[in-house]
Amino acid sequence: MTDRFSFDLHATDGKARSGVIRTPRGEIRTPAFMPVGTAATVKAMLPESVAATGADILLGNTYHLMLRPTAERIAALGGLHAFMNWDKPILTDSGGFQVMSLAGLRKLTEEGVTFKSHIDGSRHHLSPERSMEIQALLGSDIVMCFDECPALPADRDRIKSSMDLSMRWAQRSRDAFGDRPGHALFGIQQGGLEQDLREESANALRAIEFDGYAVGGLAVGEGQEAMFGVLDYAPDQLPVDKPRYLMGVGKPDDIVGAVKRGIDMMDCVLPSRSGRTGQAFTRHGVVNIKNARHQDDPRPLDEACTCPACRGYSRAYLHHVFRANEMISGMLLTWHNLHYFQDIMAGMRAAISAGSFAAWEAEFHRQRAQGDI
Ligand code: PRF
Ligand code: ZN
Repeated sequence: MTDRFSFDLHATDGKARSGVIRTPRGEIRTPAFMPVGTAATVKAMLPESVAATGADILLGNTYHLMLRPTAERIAALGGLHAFMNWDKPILTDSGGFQVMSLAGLRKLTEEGVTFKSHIDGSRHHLSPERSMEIQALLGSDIVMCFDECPALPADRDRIKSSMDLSMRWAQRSRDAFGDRPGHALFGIQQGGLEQDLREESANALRAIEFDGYAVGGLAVGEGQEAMFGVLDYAPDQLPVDKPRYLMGVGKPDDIVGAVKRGIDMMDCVLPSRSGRTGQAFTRHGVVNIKNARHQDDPRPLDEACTCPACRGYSRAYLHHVFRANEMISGMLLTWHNLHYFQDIMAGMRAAISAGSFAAWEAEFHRQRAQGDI
């Protein structure tokens, strides 16, 4: 165990990288997928079950936790790790992105953003300084800068002025974060789909110096082709010796394409959220368990999967409990989905180390093209 935050690259294969992030709360094997635990829980999962899927780190949210139960309450109860009974690393998002997508009535100024809670309409304020304070109260291991993520499509002037604001906020985040050994602060690159603005943003962040760098502002409606277009150059604009985190991505094929282009970390609600709506991700693509074709099927969701849902239950059972609205439905499908996402990450890490990423990727796409039979 270490008392510092560090990142070591172990292997590269093309642009794909594998390595390990060390924190006082444990190691994060990269490429890493972070399950989302927005409200101090990965919905439908016990923390030990999340760990059993292979997750080394969770994502938590400043926005949700500041509103309910409040950061001060969590701090008084010993911090987020103790509060939710998860002792491995936690990365927290800074709140700005969630304010823009969830909060009512917002007012954005140079200073920060004032908004109405989506829960009870009460008024709140976030700024770089307040976001750093909240993330410190939570005890987050990896703190994200406070930024603004414009919705796409947006014109270039809007993208440019938003990116400039985010870079001023990045400096204020750095100043407010201070010196906290063992805790990391990540900058967030913005700049939409414009290569020169992405470059400007990367240079501004590199000058400030962060422990890791996120690619923000993607997966906001631009489509996979446009996202990969940016990922063809954006990771190369960031320091080679620091972790690179693609925020809010994605579907399995997005994740594989991002790792291929040099991304080390990702998070997404997809595996947990779709588990609760009856969608399972498998090697052969998406399976909709509510579909009547499963009602007499004695086979597991995925013959090759070693998760509890696939070892102990048939498709017919999973179909039945979904239709009957039983809680175990969301529990089993979420477990399977998280396990599958972690299987993909483990497969990529092994392939990168072995120098066989291209072959691994070809097999990944071949199995998906086969479809669910
Ligand atoms: N900024 C922050 N959080 C985010 C994003 C961002 O750009 C995204 C974009 N996909 C997801 N979450 N702070
Ligand atoms: Zn499974």
